[in-house]
Amino acid sequence: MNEIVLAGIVLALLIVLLVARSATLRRPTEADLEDLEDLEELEDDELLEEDLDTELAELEAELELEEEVEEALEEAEAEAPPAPVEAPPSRWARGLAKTRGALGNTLKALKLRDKMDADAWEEIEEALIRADVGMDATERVLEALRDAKTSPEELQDALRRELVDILEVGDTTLNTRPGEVAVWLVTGVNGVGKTTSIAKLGRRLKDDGFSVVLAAGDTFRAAAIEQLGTWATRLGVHMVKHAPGADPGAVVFDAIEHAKAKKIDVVIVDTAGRLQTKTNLMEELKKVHRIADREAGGVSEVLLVLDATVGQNGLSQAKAFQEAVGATGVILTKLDGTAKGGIVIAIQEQLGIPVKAVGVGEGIEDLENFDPEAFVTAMLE
Ligand SMILES: Nc1nc2c(ncn2[C@@H]2O[C@H](COP(=O)(O)OP(=O)(O)OP(=O)(O)O)[C@@H](O)[C@H]2O)c(=O)[nH]1
Ligand SMILES: [Mg+2]
Repeated sequence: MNEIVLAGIVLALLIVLLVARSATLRRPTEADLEDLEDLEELEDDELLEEDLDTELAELEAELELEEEVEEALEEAEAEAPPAPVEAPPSRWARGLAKTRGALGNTLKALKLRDKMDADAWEEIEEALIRADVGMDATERVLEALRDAKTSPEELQDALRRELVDILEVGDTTLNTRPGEVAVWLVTGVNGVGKTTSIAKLGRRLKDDGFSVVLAAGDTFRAAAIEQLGTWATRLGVHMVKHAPGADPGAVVFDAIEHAKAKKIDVVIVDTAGRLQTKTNLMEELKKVHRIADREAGGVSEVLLVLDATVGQNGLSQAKAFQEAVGATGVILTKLDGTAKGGIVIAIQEQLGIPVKAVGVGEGIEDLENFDPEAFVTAMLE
């Protein structure tokens, strides 16, 4: 009996267990399904969020990398030397553009020939004379080239060497006197560019650390004194002047006294390019020179200003000045406006006066110290 009761209890327990299990495995209700969907959505959202997070992290890393690259590039740029820019043509090249046009083209055409025959020599001779190199210098140079049996190929280089040889004999230094007043007399006929050149020289001296005073020695015209005065103001230097018509010698005397008192290095004297017909220009210049010589203990430079556009006629002017007051050097102006730059060679060759500086424009910076090598190269190439 007991066994039957026990079996009944076990059976009842089994039934209870089965019922309980079936209760847990019941079919999901709609609410359950919704819950499940919510759960899935939540999981999806979480997954999406995770994806977004990694994407964001990747983007941030990329951005950081880009910033680093940019920074590195900027640093490299700052350290690297500036990109090479094509050098602008030198002042020589610009100043001699017209001369080069005439001579350079002839040389280029001759280079294509097989040999230098009589025609070829004649062509180069004409071109040199057209460029105002002058008969004497042209003959001398061509004789040397002919003797050396120069070929069309070698012509340009050989010509350059010959011309530089002529020009290199002159001393192109503009002399100052350490501890003493140096006087520079600037002479030349009217309109050649004396006053403008004085301004350019003043500027050059100031840039080089010298003190300067200008002397308005062209007392013939009131406008000349004013013009020099305008430059003096622009340069920030003192100008010594007297009334128009006054004795230029007295102006120079005062300017030298002023320079001595103020310990000024250089007095640059403007002079007249023409005078009343009764007064002799050369006599006047001699007088100014004498006074300067006496008061300053020597004239450091007598600079003859020649206008390159005047060409060979300038040479006869130069001779007259040379005889009156001597000339330690020539300032050749307006080289920018002429195809006759060869005049530099004629001046050196015929007068034995070195060209010390060259004007290549109207601006205050447009003055070049004369450099034979640069000059001849710019003239031929
Ligand atoms: N293109 C060019 N013009 C120049 C140069 N030098 C001077 N000039 C010009 O030439 C003209 C005459 O110059 P000035 O300096 O007044 O000449 P100046 O010899 O003092 O003349 P006067 O006082 O009348 O005897 C001006 O218009 C200048 O600007 C130069 O190198 N190139
Ligand atoms: Mg003048």
